[in-house]
Amino acid sequence: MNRQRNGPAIPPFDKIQAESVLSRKRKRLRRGLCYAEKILFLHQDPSTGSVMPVPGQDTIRLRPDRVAMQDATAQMAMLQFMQAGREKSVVPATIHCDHLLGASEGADVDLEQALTTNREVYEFLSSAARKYGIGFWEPGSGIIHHILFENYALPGSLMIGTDSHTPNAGGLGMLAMGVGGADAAEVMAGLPWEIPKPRMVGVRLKGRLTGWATAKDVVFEMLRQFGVKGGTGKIIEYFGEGAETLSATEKATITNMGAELGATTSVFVYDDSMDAYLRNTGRNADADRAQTVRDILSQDDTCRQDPETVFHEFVEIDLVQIRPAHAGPYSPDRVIPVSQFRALAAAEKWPGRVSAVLLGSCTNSSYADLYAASMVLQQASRHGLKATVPFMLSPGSRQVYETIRRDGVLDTIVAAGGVILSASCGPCIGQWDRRDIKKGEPNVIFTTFNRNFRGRNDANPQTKAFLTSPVMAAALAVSGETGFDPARDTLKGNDDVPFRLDPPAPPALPEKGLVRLESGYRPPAKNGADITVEIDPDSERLEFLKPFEPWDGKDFIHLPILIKTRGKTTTDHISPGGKWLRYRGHLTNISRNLLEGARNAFTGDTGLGTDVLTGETGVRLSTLARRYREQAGGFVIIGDENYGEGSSREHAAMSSRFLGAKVVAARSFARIHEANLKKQGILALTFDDPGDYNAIEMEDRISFWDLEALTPGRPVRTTIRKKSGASIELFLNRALTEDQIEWFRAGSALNAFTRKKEPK
Ligand code: MIC
Ligand code: SF4
Repeated sequence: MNRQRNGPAIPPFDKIQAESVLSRKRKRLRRGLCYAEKILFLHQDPSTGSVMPVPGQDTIRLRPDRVAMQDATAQMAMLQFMQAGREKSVVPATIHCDHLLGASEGADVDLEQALTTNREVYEFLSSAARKYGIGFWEPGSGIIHHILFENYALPGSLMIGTDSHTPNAGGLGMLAMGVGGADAAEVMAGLPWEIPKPRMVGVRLKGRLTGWATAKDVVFEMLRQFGVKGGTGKIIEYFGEGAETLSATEKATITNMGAELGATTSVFVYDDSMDAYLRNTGRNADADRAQTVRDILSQDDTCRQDPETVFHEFVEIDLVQIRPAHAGPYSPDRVIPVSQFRALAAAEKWPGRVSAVLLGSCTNSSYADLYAASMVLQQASRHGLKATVPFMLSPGSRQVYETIRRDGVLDTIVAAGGVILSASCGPCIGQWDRRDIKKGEPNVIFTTFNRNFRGRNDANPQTKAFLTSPVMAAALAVSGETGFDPARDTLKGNDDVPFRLDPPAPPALPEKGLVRLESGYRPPAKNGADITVEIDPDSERLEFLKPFEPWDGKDFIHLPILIKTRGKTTTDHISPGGKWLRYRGHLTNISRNLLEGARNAFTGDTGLGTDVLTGETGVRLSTLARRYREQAGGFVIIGDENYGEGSSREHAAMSSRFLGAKVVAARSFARIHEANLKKQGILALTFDDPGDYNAIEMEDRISFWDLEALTPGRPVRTTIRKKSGASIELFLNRALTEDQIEWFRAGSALNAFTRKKEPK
């Protein structure tokens, strides 16, 4: 048993019992079960009830085996957990310090600096972890998803994490979902976790990847087919003989970016590649346990023979047909085959030179990824070439870093001009202190990350970020030309001889195994009762939470509209990262960024609105929100499609609530943000007819009636009062459960929970 653990190293079910649960379900459904469905059934809380829940309509309650949190979201999660008044987390949980680390000078200096600038937050998190029975991973130890993959991900088990890319663990056959901090706090406090029952999508992979195509291109193909909201409310299950040709870490790249599809989660069916990964990583006990329940960790035969009877949607992808691609700019589903990039870039007038290449992140920094990139660089170096553009690596974990160092991969990257950053999120979450390009200067970067929203990496809205694979990133770093296609174009060596790069074939796993480190982890205290968690009352970074006011029992009448957002409104637009990351534990301060990046459909501005009470234009939305809270009793936010896409950060919902949002009405929502809004006591409604969105004008006032009679499944009667005095009646849909109605009444889910605990 290694000591870097907090929690049991066993699949969380008893074989005999599991078989009996599953055979009951098969009888009931009169069909075979898919893999993800089995894991869900094995983790269902009895309070889900005995009636079979209908996907997309009913909710299910689950008992996760593990909770994971990263530093930027853990602060709110822990503040809420503390408000819940429990002594200790009832499930194994860990906190990972990765998001708050900057990327400026390179690993050592950046780490040193982070320890100083973030001292207060790290101390808060580490003491809270020690006190409440939670494992703590220090800054520099690695990115949450990598550490989870190396140490905790287990085939057949269920995890929630306060980060949207938690599904990365699906590469090891674990069902892992991203959630807001309130969900994490509740599960740690002993409550079941509730989600709408997902629909199942089966993706059968056949064939094998060839040439320059990689796992990244497989998920690009999914994004091309489904788009950024095509996965909403669905679990994507990958299987088939093609799946078996992919290593566990390649699988993880695909499940990681299921978040970009909006999927509840993505998972691969357990297979030998997972066994091999676990053993190579020194986790033989986990591998052995998984083997003992191998027949449970499989799909029933029907999934392969007659997939349409099991899956709500079924897709087949032939890996042989997959071609390398880039995705971007500004959206991960804008997929462009590498072979067409040059022509498109010319037509779009994108700059022809690459301005930077960023390698690594939670999506693509496995041993094989970095090895493959180094093989490309090595070929170039044989011809006397290095990277011709700034080129940086964010390794996924300290362990992977030490492994590539041991095996000479790091030397190749450094010799090619690579700057090694700390094992953290760095430039991926906007912690990139970029000095070579001025704000507003158009430029093109290529990253192996998973997100490319406007302004995300360097806070420059004119930076066009394209997502790509590690091998393409390496090839582009050498060539420096955005349209470079290594399959067709040649490079000229120092000897003036033209040559072509060959697609690399790296080993799937390190031959000598992954280096295991014992440092970087702090276990919780045996007895946390004596530990106090302090917050300086003058802190600008941390603030104890005050419960939100319960609903006053009155309808919402004549509310002004803070903003009607147009187009993509991700959580990066609602609550930006970058410089704001420092306020993630301080609700008052972080609220100042509310909707700073959102496009206002009424005015065309970004982050600004018109005060309809005074007529003043160009008012910062957080200021305007405060005014409406004081003078109009709150406000409504109107959202476009897939409102709240992206991150799990609940600050996007909490700030809205804190500044007075009563209702967020959108054409549609992204799952995690919708859940976060409801948890914080906001009514999240969708337009019955998405065209109604068009009818809403800046000076309209909106009223919501009969709130006393809120009932699951019944639409909310809404009237829109025009400036002219005319009135329109609409019915807004609301997928609310009884519990969620209770959260609304109590003012938040946490209020409802603490209220229940108080003696009558
Ligand atoms: C992201 O990739 O957007 C983040 C930063 O990891 C977020 C979490 C956060 O905002 O802290 C996520 O994906 O949930
Ligand atoms: Fe960190 Fe980027 Fe991964 Fe989010 S997507 S966890 S910011 S590396």
